[in-house]
Amino acid sequence: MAKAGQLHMLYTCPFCWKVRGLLEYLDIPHERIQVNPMRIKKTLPSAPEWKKVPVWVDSQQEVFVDSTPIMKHIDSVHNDGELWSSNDEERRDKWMEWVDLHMSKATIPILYGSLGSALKTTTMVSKLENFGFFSKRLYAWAGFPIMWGIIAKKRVKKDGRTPKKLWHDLLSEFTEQFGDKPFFGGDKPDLIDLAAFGYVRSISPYSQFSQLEDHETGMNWYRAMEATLKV
Ligand SMILES: N[C@@H](CCC(=O)N[C@@H](CS)C(=O)NCC(=O)O)C(=O)O
Repeated sequence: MAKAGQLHMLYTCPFCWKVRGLLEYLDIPHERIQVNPMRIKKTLPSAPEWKKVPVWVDSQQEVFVDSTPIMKHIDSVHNDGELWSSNDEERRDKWMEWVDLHMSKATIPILYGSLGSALKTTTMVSKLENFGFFSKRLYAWAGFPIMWGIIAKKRVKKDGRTPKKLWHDLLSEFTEQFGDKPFFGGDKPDLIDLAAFGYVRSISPYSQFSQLEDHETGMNWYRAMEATLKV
């Protein structure tokens, strides 16, 4: 089957997991191009204007950037916009913003918030990403003091909660919006579910995911989301 487009991505990037989940949910044939993290700025088709992943290039070679707009675009072209359509647009917009604001900020604390977890995460990232021979080693060693010492510590301190508590609060707040339905979108997931799922799923390759696994309602939703993917 002809490919609908190319997803330029990093394996460990939460924003890329959002788009990947949507493509899997809609079962859209596509090519994944795992960029070299050290060469993003040089190799992305959207550079120099946009130097972040994910980038989506459709079959007409048109370039789309920024994960949430990419998701809306793919849903509108390949799914008649069904996942984004809603009879309560105020609720939809509010919660898409909430997911993008709060869940996106919570991945770094859980992955890099302590010295031990930061070391484990950077070692894993250096294996999962498409680094060159030297940059792989450099990242594994130089990455963790930067991510832990400079970025994560500040975020954890500012929030005041442990990264685990932060995630449990986020999962509770999110799933409380479902009423008695299994998904934010009701009986079926919508684009908000898929965005939130992308952030949570980006933690799944790491051992720290177990800290989320004892949130019962959150995991019921997460497993139900997994079961909807066509992979
Ligand atoms: N708002 C963007 C954020 C994307 C983003 O920050 N991606 C990171 C990787 S997780 C990136 O490419 N960083 C490279 C850079 O900022 O130079 C989205 O949702 O797509």
